[in-house]
Amino acid sequence: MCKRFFSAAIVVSLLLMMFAVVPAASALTSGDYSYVVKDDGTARITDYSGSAETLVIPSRLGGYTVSEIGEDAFGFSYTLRDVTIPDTVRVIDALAFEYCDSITSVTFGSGVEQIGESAFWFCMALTEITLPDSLCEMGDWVFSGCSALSEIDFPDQAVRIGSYVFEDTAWYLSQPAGLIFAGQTLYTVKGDCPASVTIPDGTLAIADSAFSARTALTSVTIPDSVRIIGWAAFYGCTGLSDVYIPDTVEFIGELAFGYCNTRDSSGKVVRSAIEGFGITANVNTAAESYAANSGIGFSALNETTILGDADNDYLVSIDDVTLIQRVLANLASDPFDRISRHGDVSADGLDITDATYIQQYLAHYTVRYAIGK
Ligand SMILES: [Ca+2]
Ligand SMILES: [Ca+2]
Repeated sequence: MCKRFFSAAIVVSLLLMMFAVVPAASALTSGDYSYVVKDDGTARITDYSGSAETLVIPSRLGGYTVSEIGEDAFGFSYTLRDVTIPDTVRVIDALAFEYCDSITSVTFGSGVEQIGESAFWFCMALTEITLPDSLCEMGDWVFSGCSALSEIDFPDQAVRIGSYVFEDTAWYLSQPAGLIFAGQTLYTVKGDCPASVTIPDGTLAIADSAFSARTALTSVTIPDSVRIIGWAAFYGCTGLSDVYIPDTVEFIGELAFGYCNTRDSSGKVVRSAIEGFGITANVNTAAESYAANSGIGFSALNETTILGDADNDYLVSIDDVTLIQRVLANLASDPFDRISRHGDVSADGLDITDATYIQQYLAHYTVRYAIGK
């Protein structure tokens, strides 16, 4: 269920660009609530004007299912003490409950998947929280400044966690030095970072900027339980020259590896690739895509030597023909020209005749190229 968010982010931003000129739906009201009806026919609460101490947020408003708590919707609601979020809510947007400094208890519904940036920041009376098992993603700073927050119950699944989510919480301050875990997500390193870090098996995610600017780090072992590596997770780790990334990793955030801040000739801070840094991994993985898209070095562990095996499954089949057609139509990427190299059976550049030669080979025609060898 969570996987959708990690890949959907790009689609969402494309949609936002496409619809950027469409005016926002006008707000409706129901009791103390203002809301808008989203394109999917559900409601986003945009404002709350009441002064309840105990509040059970409704699951329906004006006949619409409430699926989202909008940006800053309950911010600065000083009377709120106990809040219950209904099971229908999937998304809690940025700043939704900021500076609700009387809130002592928040009960999340069983459907909450995303909590946006700074959603609960400076809820200074909040002491404990149980994050729902439905949770996939938390933005930056979500609970930062919640100084009384000492007990956090985390979900048992891979959660993408932003930067500084638990900054200045009692929970974080009470953690011993070393690797700090938020459930199965490696959140950060507290205190000095060792030169060599072995992330324990069972870790499912590495948070955004978890090891950012840890220049002492020269070696990191990522176990094959990890699925998510967050934005800038190893940004500025100039001591790292090579990282092995297992196949289980299905999402790598931008700038996770291979980049650092440097100064240009005028002294201005600029972002640069770390010279000599490379990733080692299998092909057809998130790691290969990350390296190709980021322009950093890549050592393939399992690259095929079979001519015509464009999809690298050690077999020449109709799937290779389809993949070559997709690459030629710009419907599939060709990281490091790998597909071109193995698909170009006639050794004169990849074109549609290569697909034809492979089809002839599959139909047992005599082909002059060494396809399948
Ligand atoms: Ca193949
Ligand atoms: Ca060719």
